[in-house]
Amino acid sequence: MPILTEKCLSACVHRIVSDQPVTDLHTHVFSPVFGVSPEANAGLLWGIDELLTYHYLIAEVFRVVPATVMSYDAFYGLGTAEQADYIWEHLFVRRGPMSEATRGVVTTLCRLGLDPKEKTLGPYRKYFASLDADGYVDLVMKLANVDQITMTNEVFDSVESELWLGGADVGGDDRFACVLRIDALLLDWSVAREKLVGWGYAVGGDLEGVSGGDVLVEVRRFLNDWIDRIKPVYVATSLPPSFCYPMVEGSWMGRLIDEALLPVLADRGLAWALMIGAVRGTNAGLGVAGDSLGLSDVDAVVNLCRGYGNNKFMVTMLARENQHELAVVSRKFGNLLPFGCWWYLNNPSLITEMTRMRLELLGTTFSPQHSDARILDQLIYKWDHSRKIIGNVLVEKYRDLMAVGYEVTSEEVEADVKRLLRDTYREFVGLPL
Ligand code: FIX
Ligand code: ZN
Repeated sequence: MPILTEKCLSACVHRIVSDQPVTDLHTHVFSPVFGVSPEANAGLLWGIDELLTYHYLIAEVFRVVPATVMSYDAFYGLGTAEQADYIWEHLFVRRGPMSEATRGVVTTLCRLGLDPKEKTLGPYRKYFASLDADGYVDLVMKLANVDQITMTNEVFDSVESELWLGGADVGGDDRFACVLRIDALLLDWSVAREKLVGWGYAVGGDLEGVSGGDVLVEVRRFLNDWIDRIKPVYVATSLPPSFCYPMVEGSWMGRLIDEALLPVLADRGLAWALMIGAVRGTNAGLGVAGDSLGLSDVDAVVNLCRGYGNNKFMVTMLARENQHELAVVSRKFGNLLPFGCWWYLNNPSLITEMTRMRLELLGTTFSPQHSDARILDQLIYKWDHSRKIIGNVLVEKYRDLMAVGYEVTSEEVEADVKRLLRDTYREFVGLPL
């Protein structure tokens, strides 16, 4: 077993991190059967125009050209290509790519062998026009060294549910895994109830007392039907900073959690992924680019893990200030898997801080990252950037060990990295290693 020396440590660790395939446990990337851009309502978004109209970049271009010059409606009234031209001109031509989202575009273009300093998008569009989406999925997964892309299948989204209910072989692409995303069930019962009634579930009754119990039987049937249909690797919900548990006595959301969701998940052996801290519509004019974050209550996570020892909880929180407490309570509950540097935490300075802290508190018993990619091409930069940071932090930790005479071997590094990028998550949700 080759013992690493100080001289070769960094290069060896970074090679091992680079060579280790990662299971990307949370993305908004879809398999081609969900439709391919530029088709309308396409699930699979790819290519330069989609890459540049990523909502992070839309928010950033409005910092450069204020809405008093180009209104939100005027911008969103443009076609995708025009929006992309506008963003390229203002964020990449008239100034350099300094933010993480702009730098990501540059990384992706360079990794594809393209010149990142074109003045117009024509040359990029020509390149992407020469590709076929399905083959490009394979190319991106190879460049990003991703062995599986985990989708976000929002059951209450009409396009999504109609695809599944229409009998399309939606789950048949083993490059992708499905996740049952159920936000509206917990956060917007009126929307969810209308859909459920339309799908034939008897949930129209009032929610009090016995009839509430009948409704919950139907909610459990709905959950089981969709678990059977899409075979999710876990079930996920994004929750606001105000999320608390236990809820106010008798609250309907609390009953849905206690009497429908968690019993079904325990019975089916599925984890519940709670993504806590998103504040939707902080600036509604920006649309999906208008969300922000808030400080959340880690006690909600503690109470769920303590109260439901037979359930598994994956948790990511959006506020930097929640990270240390989440890592500490993860030491207390083996049914809790903290994961990722989510959204506004997915920046080098914060990924470094969080990964250092998590390694120090949890060893390799956490999942350091997910891409949250919305555009297929983003997998290239999001994993390129994160691998470098995770590698740097690991080098620090192995150097600390070596400093007291501990002999670090490449096998040990390979095993650690495989757990971090793949196996800890896969073991937790029950996927084959
Ligand atoms: O709730 C989520 O899955 C969030 O990741 C998204 O709503 C968010 O827009 C995003 O893509 C962040 O990276
Ligand atoms: Zn997401």
